Amino acid sequence: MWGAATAAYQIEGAAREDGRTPSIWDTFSHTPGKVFEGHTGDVAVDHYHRFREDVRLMKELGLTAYRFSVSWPRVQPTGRGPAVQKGLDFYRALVDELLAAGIRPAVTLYHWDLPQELEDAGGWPHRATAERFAAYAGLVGDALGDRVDRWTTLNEPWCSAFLGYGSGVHAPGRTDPVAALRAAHHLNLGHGLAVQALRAALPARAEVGVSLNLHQVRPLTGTTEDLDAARRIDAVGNRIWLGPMLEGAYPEDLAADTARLTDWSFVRPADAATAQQALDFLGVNYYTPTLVSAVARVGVGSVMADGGHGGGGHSPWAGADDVVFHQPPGERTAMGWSVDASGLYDLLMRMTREYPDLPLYVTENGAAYEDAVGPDGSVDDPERVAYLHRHLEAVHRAVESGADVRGYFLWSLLDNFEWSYGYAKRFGAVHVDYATQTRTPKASAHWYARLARSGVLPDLPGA
Ligand code: IFM
Repeated sequence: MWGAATAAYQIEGAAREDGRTPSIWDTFSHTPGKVFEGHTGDVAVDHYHRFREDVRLMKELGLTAYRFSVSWPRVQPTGRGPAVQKGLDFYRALVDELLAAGIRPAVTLYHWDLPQELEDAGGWPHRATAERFAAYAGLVGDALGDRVDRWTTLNEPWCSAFLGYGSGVHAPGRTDPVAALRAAHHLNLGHGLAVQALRAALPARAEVGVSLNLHQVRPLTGTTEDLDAARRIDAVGNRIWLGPMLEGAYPEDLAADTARLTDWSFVRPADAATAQQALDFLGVNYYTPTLVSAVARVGVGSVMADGGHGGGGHSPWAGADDVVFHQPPGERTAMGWSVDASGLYDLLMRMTREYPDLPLYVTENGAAYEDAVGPDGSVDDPERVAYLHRHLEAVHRAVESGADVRGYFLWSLLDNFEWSYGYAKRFGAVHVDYATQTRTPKASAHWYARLARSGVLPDLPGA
């Protein structure tokens, strides 16, 4: 499956149309100082009105699958009660257009845009939000289940919990490590409840999974202290999701690492069993590895503030906020993230070893670069082509080594609203001129189209 991925708030725009109400990202982006130069998703790339053009573009690019997220406040504005038909109609029309173009839709239910009303009632740190999420999942499952076969509950819950409630660089912008841990638990619970609701609403052929931004954590040295720093980040970055969702329990070391913050009494006895639902696949989102040490050391790559997640001054790493994050020397993207495809290979192989029966999808992978339209109107992005080439080679190697990878979704189809960076970072295979909304496929899009059509990795230009 050769796909591309997007998310509702990053592309749709139409923020106040057809009954949609504000999400936490509307509130956050409209709060001065939260997003680069005050950018918001009010208009974004106007996909809400231009989705037919965008699907035509996907077809021209040979995509066989498209992963998008549903905006909760567009479908269920208050986060409670019945669905708004106009909101559902938009997604029905999008799915119909995709199917007519021979592109398989993959739906993500939650890509960070919690209805503001639910945040006002306590947000993810509050247990009822998990129950609300399951009810919303059922509504969307009922509406689209006849035509969508692939579903993910949450996208990157680590970001929702720890950037949203810990470091505060994402909406809703809270900076409370205990709230972040509570949010993480209710996201796990919400995932389990949503899987149950989806199973009740969907035909048996539907596949249900979750997309995690797993951290490929590497210790800077082999010292006991650095190995322990890597273990702690693995616990609060990865196993905090993998444990409950796939094994039915939180890792014991996580409880010990966070004991000075909380006794985890917000976890009820039956929650672990609820969070652990049989899944049809695990979605892996990967961009860059994570290099850590126990203490700062001079001369081994620069130290990154806040674990490379934003510069907000607060750590997102509840219980592990003393760990030092390093920028490895070498090539970086416009996000400052180091380019290292071996991290994707290692991650896919780890998941294969630990969960051998669980099929995998790469549900996000890609890079931001400073792309510009050339005098002839084309956009040449050789760094992105090289990035994708190396990462797809890594996926291929993993498949050859036994990983059951069923599909790859490039992030992202279009340049879009990159959260707290606003429109300053371009991840798209298709360039968007934000003043005119003109779409121009970049060289990487043409390169990816050749791959999607042939199934063969094209040579790198100039190689
Ligand atoms: O743009 C984001 C996306 O919303 C979630 N995963 C990472 C991408 C790049 O930062």
